[in-house]
Amino acid sequence: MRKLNLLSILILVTLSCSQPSTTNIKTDLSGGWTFRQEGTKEWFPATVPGVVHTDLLANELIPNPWKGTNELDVQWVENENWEYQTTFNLSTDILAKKQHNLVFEGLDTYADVYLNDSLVLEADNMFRTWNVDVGEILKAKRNHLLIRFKSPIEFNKTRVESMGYELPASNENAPIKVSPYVRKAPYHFGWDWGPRLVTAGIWRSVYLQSWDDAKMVDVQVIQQSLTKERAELQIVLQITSTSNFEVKLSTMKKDSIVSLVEGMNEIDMSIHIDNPKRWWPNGWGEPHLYKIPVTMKRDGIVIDEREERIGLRTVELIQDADSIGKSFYFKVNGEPLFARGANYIPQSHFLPSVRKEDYHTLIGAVKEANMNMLRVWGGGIYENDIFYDLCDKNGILVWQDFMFANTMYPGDESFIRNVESEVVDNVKRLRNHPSIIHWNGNNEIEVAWKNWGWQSQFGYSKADSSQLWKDYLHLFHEQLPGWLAQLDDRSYTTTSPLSNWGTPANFNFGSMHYWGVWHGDDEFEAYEKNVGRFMSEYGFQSFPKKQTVAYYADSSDWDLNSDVMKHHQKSYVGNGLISKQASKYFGEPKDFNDFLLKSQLTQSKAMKLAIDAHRLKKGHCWGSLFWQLNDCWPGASWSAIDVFGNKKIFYEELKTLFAPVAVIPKVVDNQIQLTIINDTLEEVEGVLQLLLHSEVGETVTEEIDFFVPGNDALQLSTIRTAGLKTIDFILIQDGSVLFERREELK
Ligand code: BMA
Repeated sequence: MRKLNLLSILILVTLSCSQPSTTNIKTDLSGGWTFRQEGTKEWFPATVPGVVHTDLLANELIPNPWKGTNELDVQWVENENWEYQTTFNLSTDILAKKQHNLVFEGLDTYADVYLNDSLVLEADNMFRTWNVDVGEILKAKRNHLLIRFKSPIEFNKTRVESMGYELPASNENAPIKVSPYVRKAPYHFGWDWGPRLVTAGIWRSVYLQSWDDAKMVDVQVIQQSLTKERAELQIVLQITSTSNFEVKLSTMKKDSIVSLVEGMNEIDMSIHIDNPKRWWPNGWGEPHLYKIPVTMKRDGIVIDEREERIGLRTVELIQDADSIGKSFYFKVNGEPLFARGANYIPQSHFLPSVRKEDYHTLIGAVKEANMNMLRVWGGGIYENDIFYDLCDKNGILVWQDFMFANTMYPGDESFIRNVESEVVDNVKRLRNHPSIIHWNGNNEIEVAWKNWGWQSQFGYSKADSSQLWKDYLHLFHEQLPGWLAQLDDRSYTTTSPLSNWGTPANFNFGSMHYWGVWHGDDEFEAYEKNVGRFMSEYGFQSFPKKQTVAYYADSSDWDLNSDVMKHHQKSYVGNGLISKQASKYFGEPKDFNDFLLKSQLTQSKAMKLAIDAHRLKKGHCWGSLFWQLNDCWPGASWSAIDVFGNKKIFYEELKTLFAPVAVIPKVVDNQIQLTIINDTLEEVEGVLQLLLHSEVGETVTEEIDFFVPGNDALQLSTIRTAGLKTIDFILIQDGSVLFERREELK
């Protein structure tokens, strides 16, 4: 039996070897890495993909930066250079290939790459994919790959010091602020919900790509038209070829014979899909995906193949002047969509530590909470493919920022060219995802420049001010939309928000970050008045649950005034505001645990008021994206889910608050106004059951018939609250419960 098995395996191997395979081969190079601090002798084992902090931690060379106040003790890491090395062998088969590219999907950030002692790459942008032709340098045995990561602080020091002024970057609490000059995740330099840990390392996959004749380097699927009967698609292929020859390209049962020429070739193919199924956002139907396989054959042998997954939908951003100002909403498949969702930040400070299952769990939780949109915020990263794949599959729309946040940026030519390459890399990588519906230039730079007093705070001269603003306009108003126009047809806005929350009239146009509650110390009721056309940020902080706090603070530090608890609160407004509002609404906490719990109840209370207010103004307002979905380390923050995946009380409420069909009660004096919001595209009809529980423990049931057309709202009669303690609202359609919500009255 054993012999037989071996025999059949041998036959299989021989058979497959006898086929002259010219398919391109990917050799994973993530194994065998070691690292050391430059200038020291000893090499230590390293994990790739990874970053220096997690390698140092795994080798017990630094304490855990997420615990206690250890973050402060590991700041030295950012000032050092780090070396990573590995060796690898190649089979004769691979070595015999005509072309070899060394590919880094991400290097963080200033990295000199040496292969067999030759400098093959000087990387300077964490967001780029690096592709280097190394055919001349490779050998069969003991190829030596060495990467020297240079400190971003040291690298930029001289330049920053010679500028004569400081760029704002108020997230950076450091003597020299380098972050605006470095194309690296801004939050790595500190934010008001995360530590400053300036990482370095091979943060995404590294591999060798070897091939003979030709390789597809990009496949873009453009939806040219979409009707009920037919979808017309154009497939644009970029193929690099080593010589002139003919290939057969096949996709969706359509073949074409194409003559490739040496170098880069661009080839167009047209296909169509009859009776296409559309891709629908969560709550509107199935997010149907089509697989578009593309195969390239030479003399009957497959030399390369790709498969794209696409979704057929139309999407538009509507910014029309109206009687009060200017709208801001998305139409998906022709219908105006109320965006229910959140702002997303990277799931860890140490990016490679985020596992596939973490993405699955988080996007699963987003769908479960009835969200239909996430904004990938501009102080983090362009996310990994898996993030967008999951959004595609789950009908979660993505508003994608470019990675610029809360500071002015340099405007010199080399900076601009670097950003251009980053934009091209990322837009090409992401543009086939149906989930992505919008590009946005940056986070808050325009409102900050116009309203936050940076000019006087940083003492800019008139000339400097005008240069900084000119540079801003050049990058976000001219260059970015210009590059995008060549790459993609989605909508683009320069910045979020487009309107500032200071003045009532500003709530009549554009996207809005409403921070009156929190940064402005407004009372929670202010959420009801301050509703803009599209709320792309608003939020209130809370603490994570006890087990997360226990991860970073010993029980002796369980006091808001302990150094550790203060250290894990990064907002300047601090713990005082949470304590103030928690005591106001839920009374003085009995002890530390009770405080943690009350902080979450308080956040939940605030967010409920905000979300209800936004939804009740549907038509004026078309989006409610709270700040912030998740965390990058354990600490106090605005998140709904902590860094370990623990859900806060606020998260548990979201499913009801964001329910596509919902009863929203609004208490005005001694009455409750009832509104049924229907965000679905179907009409809903049935009975609203009210269970009115009195203060003395009696329950009266009332029933109201309702009918709400698709994507509409219905105002019902008001209820008097006198003598009532609690009300249950239950929507029943065709005998089954569509929605339930309990309202506690004071
Ligand atoms: C907004 C965000 C973040 C910040 C949050 C809370 O400004 O864009 O910059 O973390 O508010 O202050």
